[in-house]
Amino acid sequence: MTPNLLVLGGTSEASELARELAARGLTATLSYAGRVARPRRQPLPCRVGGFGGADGLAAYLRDRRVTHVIDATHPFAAQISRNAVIASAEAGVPLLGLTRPPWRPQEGDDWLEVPDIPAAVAALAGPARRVMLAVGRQPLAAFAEQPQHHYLLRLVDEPERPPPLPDHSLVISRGPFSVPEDTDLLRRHRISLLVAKNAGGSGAVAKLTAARALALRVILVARPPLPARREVESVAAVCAWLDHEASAGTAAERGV
Ligand code: 3Y8
Ligand code: NAP
Repeated sequence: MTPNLLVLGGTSEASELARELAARGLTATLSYAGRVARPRRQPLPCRVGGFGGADGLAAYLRDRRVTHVIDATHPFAAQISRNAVIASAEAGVPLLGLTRPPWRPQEGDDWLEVPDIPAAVAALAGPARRVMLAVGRQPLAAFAEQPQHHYLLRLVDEPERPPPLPDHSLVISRGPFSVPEDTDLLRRHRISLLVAKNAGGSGAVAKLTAARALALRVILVARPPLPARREVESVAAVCAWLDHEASAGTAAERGV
C-alpha cells in the first residue's frame, strides 16, 4: 500500500516533518486551520481550513484514501487533536501524535503555573503593571477583565479590530523567536510580568529564557488535556513508525 499521509500542522515540528517527508519523496499533505494570513511556505502540498468536525475529517480520510495521519499540531490545539482521534478510529486509519514535552522550571525561574487562561486572568488581579501577553490573539478578550495593566501583545498578524484592552502596545511578529530579541523586547517595554502558554518546544522558549535572565515572574498556562493516543516527540520517531507500518503492510500484502 503506497503511503498517502495527512500531517495536521501549524508547528515547528510539523515543518521539520514536512521537510523530511518531502526529502523521502513520500506522498503527503500538510493541513493548516487558516488561522493566519500567510502560513509558512512548505515543501509539501498544503490544504487550509477546517474539515467540518470529526465527521468531516473522517470523510476526508476515506475520500482521499489517507493511509496515515500524523497530528503535529500545537499542544493547545486540543479540539483538532480530539477530532483526529475520533476520525482516525472511525475511518480505520492509523494515527500518531508528534508533540513536545512541556517546559519544566529551572534554577532561577519565578513561575506561577495556572491550569488555564481564566486562572491566568484571575492571577492578574491587583495594581497596574506592565505585562507581556505572549499567548496569541485567540485568548486576548479574556484579559479585558483586568484592564488596569499596560499590555504588550505579540500577534502573528495585524488585528482586524483593536484588541479589547484599553492600554496596550502591539508587536507583530511570528516566531520562532530568539533570546536576544526577546530580552531586548522585554527590556524596551519595561515588562515586569509575562503570561505564556506551556507550549514546549524550541520555537517559543526564548521569552522564558529571557524572563529568567531578567528575573521576571512568569504566569505559565498549563496545556489542556488530550485524549489518549500513540505519541512520539521527534521526527525520527515518526519516520521509524512509518517504516514499521510499511514493512507490516508489505508482510500483510504477502499474506505472511
Ligand atoms: C497558523 C503557521 C513554523 C511554525 C512556527 C511553535 C513555534 C513559532 C511560537 C509568543 C508565542 C502562539 C501562536 C506561537 C508560536 C511557532 C510556530 C508558534 C505562539 C504559526 C502558524 C499558525 C499559527 C497560529 C497561531 C495561533 C496562536 C499561536 C501565535 C505558520 C505562525 C501565541 C502560541 O492570530 C491568530 O489567530 C493566531 C493563532 C493559534 C495562538 C492563539 O491562540 O492566538 N499560533 N502560528 C496555523 C494554522 O492555520 O493551522 O504560519 O507557520 C505557527 C507557529 N507558531 O513552521 O515555523 O511550533 O510553537 N504561535 C503559543 O505558543 O502560545 C507565539 O509570541 O511568544
Ligand atoms: P483547535 O482549537 O484545536 O481547533 C479548532 C478547529 O480548527 C478544529 O476543530 C478544526 O476545524 C480547525 N483546525 C485546527 N487545526 C487545524 C489544522 N491543522 N488543519 C485543519 N483544520 C484545523 O485549533 P487552534 O488551537 O485554533 O490551532 C489552529 C492551528 O494553529 C493548528 O494548526 C495549530 O497547530 C496551530 N497553532 C495553535 C497554537 C495554539 O496556541 N492553539 C499555537 C501554535 C500553532 P473543523 O472542526 O472544522 O475541522
